[in-house]
Amino acid sequence: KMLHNNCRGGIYQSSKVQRFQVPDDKVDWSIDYPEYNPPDYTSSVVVGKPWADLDIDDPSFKPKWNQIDGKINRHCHNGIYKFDDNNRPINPAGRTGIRGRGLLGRWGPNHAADPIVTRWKRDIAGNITINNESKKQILQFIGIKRKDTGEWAIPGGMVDAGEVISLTLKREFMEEALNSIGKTPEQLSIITDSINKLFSNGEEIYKGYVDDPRNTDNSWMETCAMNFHDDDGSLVGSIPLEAGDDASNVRWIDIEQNLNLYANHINFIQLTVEKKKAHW
Ligand code: RP5
Ligand code: MG
Ligand code: MG
Repeated sequence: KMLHNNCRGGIYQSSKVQRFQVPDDKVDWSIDYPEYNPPDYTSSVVVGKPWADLDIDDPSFKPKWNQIDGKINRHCHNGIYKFDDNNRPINPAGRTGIRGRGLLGRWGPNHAADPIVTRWKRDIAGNITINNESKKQILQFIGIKRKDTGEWAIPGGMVDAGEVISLTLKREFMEEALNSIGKTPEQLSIITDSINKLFSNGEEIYKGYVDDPRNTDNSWMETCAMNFHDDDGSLVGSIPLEAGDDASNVRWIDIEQNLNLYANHINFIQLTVEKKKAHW
């Protein structure tokens, strides 16, 4: 059974709202919990935004739950989600101690995409580096430092309405790891070929619920994580990293099991390591 950890207890991000503390054995909705009385919170950042839903009680809000609703994907990768007594979708990974949408735009699933761009770690001479203990090759991925929490993360982002995932993956990578928004079309045209080549050959790593700190009882993150591996390092070597948009920093990170990453991104990194049989 899929249960979460990062969206329980503490103060909700960018707010003064305290989550109702849910003990481990009460996270699952199927466990009776009559004392459960979480605050209802939707950030003012979300209200009225074109990328966000209307209020759940707004008479003109007529979502088609658990399916593709026009340009919005309201389908959950992990199965059919259910509803509470107020007809709000409920988080498939259990109680979070807060109702409403918090910082998330959509009721129910909020779909994102995570591009995991990797290469083998090499020494100055260009030889692939091996870890002394595991005797395995060391994988590196391009990580960004998130402006909101200050944590290192995969440079992922939300799927725009009507956007295909393959475009989200490339767009978010370019915005956060290459600062495409701050570049001229001329500057961008130089890297377009390598980027297109790199993103033409991806491997699916994970699809489903994300243990994201912004999740609430009624809104949650889901992602599609894809690995884009540059085996001989020739493509990514020519791409100049520059943090942009929601990122304050960007760098190649040596992968190992003790990395501290945002949400449960370490799980997606581990799955990539297993596929590549790299050092962990
Ligand atoms: C995480 O939030 C996803 O895995 C993705 O990395 C990210 C998307 O949200 P923003 O980066 O747009 O805030 O749940
Ligand atoms: Mg972004
Ligand atoms: Mg992002």
